[in-house]
Amino acid sequence: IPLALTGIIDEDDFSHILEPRRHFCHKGTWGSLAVVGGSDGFLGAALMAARAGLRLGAGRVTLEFLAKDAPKVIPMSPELMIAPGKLDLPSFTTIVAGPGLGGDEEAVGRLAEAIECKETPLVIDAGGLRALAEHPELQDRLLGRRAGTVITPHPLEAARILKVKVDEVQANRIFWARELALQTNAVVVLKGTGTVVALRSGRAWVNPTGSAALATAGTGDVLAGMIGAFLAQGFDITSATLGAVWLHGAAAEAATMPIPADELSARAARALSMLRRAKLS
Ligand code: NPW
Ligand code: AMP
Ligand code: MG
Repeated sequence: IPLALTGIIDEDDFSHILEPRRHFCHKGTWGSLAVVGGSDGFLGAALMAARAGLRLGAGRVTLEFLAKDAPKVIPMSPELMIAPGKLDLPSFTTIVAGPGLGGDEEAVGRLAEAIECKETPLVIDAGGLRALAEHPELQDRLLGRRAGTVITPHPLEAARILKVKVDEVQANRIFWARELALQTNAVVVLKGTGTVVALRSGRAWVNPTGSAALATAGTGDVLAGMIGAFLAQGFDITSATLGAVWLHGAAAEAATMPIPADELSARAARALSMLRRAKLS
């Protein structure tokens, strides 16, 4: 693969996202995001992804929890809608599937249904990635999707899908991110220090932002919600992914202590707001 196909993520790579919001708009302008996940014990993961979705600008966000006794409203986030049952997934602008998603039959079936929404951009993270690794037939179904897919594995999740050891992935991160993009027909975000984004075409970027402050529970769930927010707003899949990865890291840059993951999306939204204002002046 020619070296020229590999770069460092730069603000110019997601300049559309840095444009200020247009004046004539309403919540419907900015899309509707469905977050599917939150099995028993892991509701927080789906909640953090959904809150990140709202904070980074999706017009409406609805949570579909897989947990049996899920709350009907979340007092800390009254803006969020909670599905009383299964969502009509094709009616959403974007789907994020996987944060806190368990490995039981129902959860895997729900991921399969999300993948079948072929016209709807889809982000697959966490439990969704485990399902892809354990059910390779779901990977084949990704090949038939017409709207884009983004997958966001950490090194272990990537290794499980690729069926190689995690050390191998870490020793050649750009190579394996490209392999995954070919295997899944998805935009791949291989997370960890120096997150790699790879496209099926072979183009790849390394993210220069981020710090050890991100090494704490839930930061990956927040990233999935951020990518979902940008896709829901209609940004192209490459800008949406590169912008979310860069801002997620930028929000953690100056920290010397871990940042509680839910706070990260608020910081990322502030960073984006500042960049948009700088463009105005
Ligand atoms: P180790 O420890 O080094 O051997 P899993 P998960 C490895 C939900 N969550 N470089 C590392 O292995 C998620 O959404 C819910 C190298 C680590 O122990 C999922 O649905 C929360 N290795 C579910 O939990 C908050 C790396 O992977 C192992 C690596 C399980 O997700 C937390 C963990 O991988 C969580 O997000 C790196 N950079 N990064 C909530 N509040 O509800 C990771 N590893 O077994 O897939 O478990 O990632 O915790
Ligand atoms: P997850 O393991 O799914 O919760 O995702 C963790 C998130 O934090 C990913 O976006 C990683 O890239 C990021 N992250 C974790 N540790 C570090 C680190 N030491 N430096 C930079 N980013 C990190
Ligand atoms: Mg994760």
